[in-house]
Amino acid sequence: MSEIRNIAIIAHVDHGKTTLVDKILHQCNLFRENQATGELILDNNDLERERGITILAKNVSVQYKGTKINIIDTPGHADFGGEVERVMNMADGVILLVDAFEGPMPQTRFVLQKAISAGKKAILVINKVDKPNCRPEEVHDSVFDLFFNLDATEDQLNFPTVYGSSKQGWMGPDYKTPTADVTHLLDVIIANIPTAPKREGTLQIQITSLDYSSFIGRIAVGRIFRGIIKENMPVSVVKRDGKIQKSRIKELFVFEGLGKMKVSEAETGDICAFTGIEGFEIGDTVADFENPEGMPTMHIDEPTMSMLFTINNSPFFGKDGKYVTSRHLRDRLYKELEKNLAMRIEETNSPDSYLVFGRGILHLSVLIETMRREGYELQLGQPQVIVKEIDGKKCEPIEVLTVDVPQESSSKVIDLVTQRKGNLLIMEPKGDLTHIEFEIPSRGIIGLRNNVLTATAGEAIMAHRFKAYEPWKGHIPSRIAGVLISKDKGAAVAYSIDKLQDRGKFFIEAGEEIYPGMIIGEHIRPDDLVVNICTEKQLTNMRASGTDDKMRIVPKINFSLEEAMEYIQEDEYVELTPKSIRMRKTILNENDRKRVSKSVSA
Ligand SMILES: Nc1nc2c(ncn2[C@@H]2O[C@H](COP(=O)(O)OP(=O)(O)OP(=O)(O)O)[C@@H](O)[C@H]2O)c(=O)[nH]1
Ligand SMILES: [Mg+2]
Repeated sequence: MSEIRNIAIIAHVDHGKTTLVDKILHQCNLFRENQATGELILDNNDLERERGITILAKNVSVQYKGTKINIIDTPGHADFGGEVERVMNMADGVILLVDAFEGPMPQTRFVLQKAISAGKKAILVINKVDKPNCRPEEVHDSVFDLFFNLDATEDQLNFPTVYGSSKQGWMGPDYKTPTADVTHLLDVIIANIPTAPKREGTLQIQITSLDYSSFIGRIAVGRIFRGIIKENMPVSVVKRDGKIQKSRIKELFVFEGLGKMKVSEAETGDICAFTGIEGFEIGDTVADFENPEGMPTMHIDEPTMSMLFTINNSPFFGKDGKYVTSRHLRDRLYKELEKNLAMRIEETNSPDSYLVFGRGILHLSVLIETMRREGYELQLGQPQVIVKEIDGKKCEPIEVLTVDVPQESSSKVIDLVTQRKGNLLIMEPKGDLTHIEFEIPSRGIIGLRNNVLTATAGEAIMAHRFKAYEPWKGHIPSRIAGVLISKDKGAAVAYSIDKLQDRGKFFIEAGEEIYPGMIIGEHIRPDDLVVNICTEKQLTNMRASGTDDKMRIVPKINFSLEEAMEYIQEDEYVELTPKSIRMRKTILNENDRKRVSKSVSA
């Protein structure tokens, strides 16, 4: 049997992990010459492709110089950090990828810290050296400092460094001299990452992640820590709580190239996937039938945020969705629990509403966007961070936030962040930009991105990462502006929008159908304003007929799903259908709203 190397690729979001894995696959000749390989083949679900981000970790495997290399591509976005930590358990070493311009970012620090404390050996890849303003040497030094600050051992500090450009498809010892391909990196992996140890004895595999197939359902994935696994083998499953469940492996696979290959047995050190275990959970150990020994339990991420999911009860419900009832919503959410590891559901006292807990805005929005595409209609409440009581004190999640921004905009960013209880930690030059670091409550980050991008004409690069729970930081001012609310039901009229342009900015355009209580724009003042924009100009007014040509309506503001999720306040919903994203007041009727707000303030 050949030697095996198991390696995970870890990095901050967008530093080029998936591009690199694609190039490695390519190098090892997995693609026939005529196969189109334009897009990232690994990011294979629709949302991953559209957004250009990896959402789920993926296993691939290549053969190089007689060695099998299992590679785990991981997601870089902070919401999926728990996934990275977990799948790193399957590897003996990591490739830490760092962008040659950006250098170490919050998620670089987070994943490296996990790798170091798990005792993994790392290879540093400084990627994107083709970028014109890159600074590979400085970046190398700052990564070294990072290793040092994270208490790396002497051996870990001795990491090899490889430079290159995933995009151009080369990796070499020197950034000034491009090579022809990525073989240099593969050689460095073989030379530096320990061979997967072959442990003899009875079977032990800890289920570390899962694959999902619409035919077979859930497929367990894990690394064979000890022994041999065979198809149809009777096994015992040691649950997290120590209970033992008798079971049997059905089909067994190992990873090969981009896919899985069915095998009759797999040996210690390899990563495999299997079916047959009913109702398994992440962290369960699959072990010997007679003498099962569990492995130490694995840390699983707790959710940090919750949102109310409720059926669509706006006047426009059911217009373009296929699935609109509470039964549909409930079934879909519970089905998601089977594969979405960091998600939780809590019932509310209404059968129409569920509290869904997740790891952040992106984690939840991926689910919501998927549901929309499947034909669901639903409404969402304002995202809430999870508050905990620690030693009798109310505590909330605090994050480290970094913003890289042109120097002239830095003071605006600092203003915005400090208004939301952010503390400035570091401010230093980074290439042509200014690098600023803050500590800020997660609450303060919700909605911040829109404001920062507006204040910096879209030039700021923001990233944040959970740090710890700390005592509640007090009131944070929410959205500063009030909203424009529609009074009527009907189609919006250009003439009416035009007349109200000095009152704010619109989220809708002429001809769009609106309903009473729908949020149609942002008010220039802090209070909400109910307006009528469905009235046509009086045709009898002949004198004004010429003025239509002079009408200049500012284009409407289009919100993405995440922007809408971050925009709404406590008394508002985002309404989602396969075709539209609308925002509305929870209470549509103006008089009812007034009554409720009076009784709240009383
Ligand atoms: N200039 C340049 N761009 C690169 C290089 N490698 C990747 N990119 C680009 O960077 C972007 C992100 O690349 P991905 O490979 O998707 O990054 P990732 O690390 O997998 O991102 P996540 O999975 O979302 O964390 C894409 O637009 C790539 O084309 C490189 O070496 N040079
Ligand atoms: Mg990726």
